Amino acid sequence: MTFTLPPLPYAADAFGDTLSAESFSFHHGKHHKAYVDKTNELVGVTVDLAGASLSEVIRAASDRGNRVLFNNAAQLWNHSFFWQCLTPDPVKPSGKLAGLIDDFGGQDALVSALKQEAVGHFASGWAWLVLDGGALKVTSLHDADSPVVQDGIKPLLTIDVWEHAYYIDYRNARPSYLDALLAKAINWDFVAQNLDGEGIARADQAG
Ligand code: MN3
Repeated sequence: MTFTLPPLPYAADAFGDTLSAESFSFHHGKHHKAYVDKTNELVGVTVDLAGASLSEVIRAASDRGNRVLFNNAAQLWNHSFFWQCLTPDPVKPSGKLAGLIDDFGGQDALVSALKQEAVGHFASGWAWLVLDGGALKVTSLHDADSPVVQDGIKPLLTIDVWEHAYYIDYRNARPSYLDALLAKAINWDFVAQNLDGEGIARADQAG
């Protein structure tokens, strides 16, 4: 078995100017695909990881200090999770998620905290909304680092802040990219699903 590039859960032109089809063609079709191909190549020469799931490969690479395999496999997972965090037809949070957002300080406070974390993250990485001890927490992780190897936090939402995520549509303007995504493209239904603590499985793949 080899890992595959998960298809986008929407048409590549579904977001209009917010995220262009050209942007998806590079970000999904080239960047994400390169992480898939490189992970397969590296797992192919690591005999005892044959048949391991993607999350198992990520954890094993982290444990062994195999940075090249970790970076590629974690980026495969991070992007597979990220696409599901976006939707061209966002609906407002409701139910249990709305209650947790109220506890956080409200929707405006949450969006503001996510933007601040994402804009303030130095260089490449990912902004995250996670469940930590039953409460919402905004954080960020550097480069390919992933909640798959972070004990105690459950991934709910991520936003890619690597420059390749926004340079085609927003050039260097990371704050404009954040404003657009947070206002027009967050899949709060997916965030709500991940409150079950099973978010890692939603971007995993069998080996
Ligand atoms: Mn990316």
